[in-house]
Amino acid sequence: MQLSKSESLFAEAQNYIPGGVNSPVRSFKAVGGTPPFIARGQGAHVWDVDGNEYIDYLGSWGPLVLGHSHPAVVEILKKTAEGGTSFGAPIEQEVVLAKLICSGLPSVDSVRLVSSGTEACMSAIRMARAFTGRDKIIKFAGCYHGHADGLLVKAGSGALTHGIPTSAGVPESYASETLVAEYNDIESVEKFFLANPKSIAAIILEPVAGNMGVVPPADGFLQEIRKITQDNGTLLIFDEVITGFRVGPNGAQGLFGVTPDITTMGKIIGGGLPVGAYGGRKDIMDVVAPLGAMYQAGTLSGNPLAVSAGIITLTELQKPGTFERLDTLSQRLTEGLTDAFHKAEIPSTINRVGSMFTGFFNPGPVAGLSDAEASDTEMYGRYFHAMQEQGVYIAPSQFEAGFVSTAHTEADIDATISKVSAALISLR
Ligand code: HOZ
Repeated sequence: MQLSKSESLFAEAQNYIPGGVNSPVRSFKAVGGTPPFIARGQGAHVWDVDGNEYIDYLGSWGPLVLGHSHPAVVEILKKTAEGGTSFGAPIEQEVVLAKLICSGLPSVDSVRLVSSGTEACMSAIRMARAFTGRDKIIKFAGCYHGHADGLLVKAGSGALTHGIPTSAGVPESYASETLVAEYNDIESVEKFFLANPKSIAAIILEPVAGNMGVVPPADGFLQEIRKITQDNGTLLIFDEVITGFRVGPNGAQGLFGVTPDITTMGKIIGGGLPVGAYGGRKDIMDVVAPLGAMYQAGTLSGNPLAVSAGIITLTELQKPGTFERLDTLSQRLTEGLTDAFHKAEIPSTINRVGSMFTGFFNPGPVAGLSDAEASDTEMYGRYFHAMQEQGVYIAPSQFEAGFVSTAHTEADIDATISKVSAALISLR
């Protein structure tokens, strides 16, 4: 049988790259089959190397809020590259991006740019420990904060998808500093404060969970977390790598009106290029070298290309009506999906916050990891393939978010809803 180009490439890739991919969830291990190798993207659409076209809701896992190859992003990248791609020295654009971040997220007085969300979260934890002089941290089951040792404990995203939420290779001594609470369950947090007085440096959480599928915070949950951290001299870290400049112009902290001490960022602030950042209250940020004794550095930190793409992306997002439009389009999509699942009589729950959403094969509600894990993942796999057949590109795992971009049109959304209805027929 003649192999498709993607199948040939995937076979060849496996000879040279572990599992043929540079990030596990891309391998399709959870849903089966061969990942299409993507050749190009334009607006809300991508094409694979075999010429198949898809309406894209992966959005490179979140950064592409403006869609693929946005003309202003492409233009600034060309112009920037002509002037040099890396200097390892301060550049003017870093200041511009830092100012945009600080004005968008008022809890951030100053910000350090790094190259990935993993680096941002790893550094934020180190900074919290340096500032408080304490070692323990609390994270939540199913939240994912990158792949640093100590954060890969009951982690979401690919780690959850592949059944290794607590990774091999993480020393027991590191993992023992990480206390794992249940999302949307304040009692599970209180218990740790009682058992570990004056020892907890920080709580880190995704203010809207996006790595066990989208799980919004329950009413008052973030406020309760804010209070318990304040009462105990513990720092609150919001991981806004996904939600920052996604769920609103001021991130999840603006949407829910809760002010963290530290925020981690990535994805959108790099406009589709590798980036991360951590920022917060000035007195906390002052512990970072060269001002203070907490060390963190990076050759490509503040890289001209990533920073320029980030500036353009954040500037485009400031245009009046942008977040309203993202919200309206996303609502149109999730209402259509809800309707289609209902008509097909398939138990489902669609969680959405702004332009991030997940459809769970689960009657719901889905308010935490145990609910998300109760979803029918075998059914999700079949749905995923039926959607691919229909020309719609979604995450190859139940435990991820889908994203709407400003490049999606009403016609894309309506076409997607029809394709979902067609896909669901094949599942019954
Ligand atoms: N951790 C990412 C999803 N939340 C996956 C990134 C990728 O595979 O590209």
